[in-house]
Amino acid sequence: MRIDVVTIFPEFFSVLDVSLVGKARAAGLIDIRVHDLRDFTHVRHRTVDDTPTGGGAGMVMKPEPWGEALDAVLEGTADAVVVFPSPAGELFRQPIARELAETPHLVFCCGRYEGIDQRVVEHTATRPEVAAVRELSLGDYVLNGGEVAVMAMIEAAGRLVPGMVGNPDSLVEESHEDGLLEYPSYTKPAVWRGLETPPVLLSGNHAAIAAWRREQQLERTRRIRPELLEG
Ligand code: 6GU
Repeated sequence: MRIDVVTIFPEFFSVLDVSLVGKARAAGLIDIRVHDLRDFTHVRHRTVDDTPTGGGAGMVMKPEPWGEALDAVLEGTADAVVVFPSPAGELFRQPIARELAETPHLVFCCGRYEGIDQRVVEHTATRPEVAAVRELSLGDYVLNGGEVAVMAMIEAAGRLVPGMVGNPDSLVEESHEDGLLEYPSYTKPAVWRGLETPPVLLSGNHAAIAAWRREQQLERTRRIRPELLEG
């Protein structure tokens, strides 16, 4: 899988050298390339933003550097999925992480300020190298830019790339894979600071353990995220 990231803060992505994503990268499973948007400007001070047309607060990212950055990143490629992280986008959930994990080429365009001129999104969708354009939001809160959101998306999708996680079973039994929250986990010792491990987990009765875990998933989901059961 190839991943390109375009950002005005390339140094943000140095954390991708560590952890599971770092190992996958070192092993050649993922090829991540980070690009500085300012390298695609031709003006003094490498300016990438301007005032919003129609008025209003803040600044908007100019289309020209984005156009040139995408010209460069997409050159010679095919079937790229281009992601624009945005609090105004579709909610990024586990099924979307799975879809991104199956994409051979992902391009993340990190906006700052009040966002990117909308014509960049529109134009990107018309490019022959592009299979799909997606505007994706991490959740209902506002970040200063797409960088942190993209880091989360790369980790969520990257860990689903075959070969990336040591034990593939651990991918099946986690929160959100079956639309429910995960059951609580315990390890040894059986009693810690006076607190007991639920006895069923020590029973050796695998059917009873599976039933208890399912009930815990349902109880937790009803209590904390009831909308997951309705949706
Ligand atoms: Cl993807 N971007 C920004 N700037 N804020 C967000 C977000 C994305 N998702 C939630 N808040």
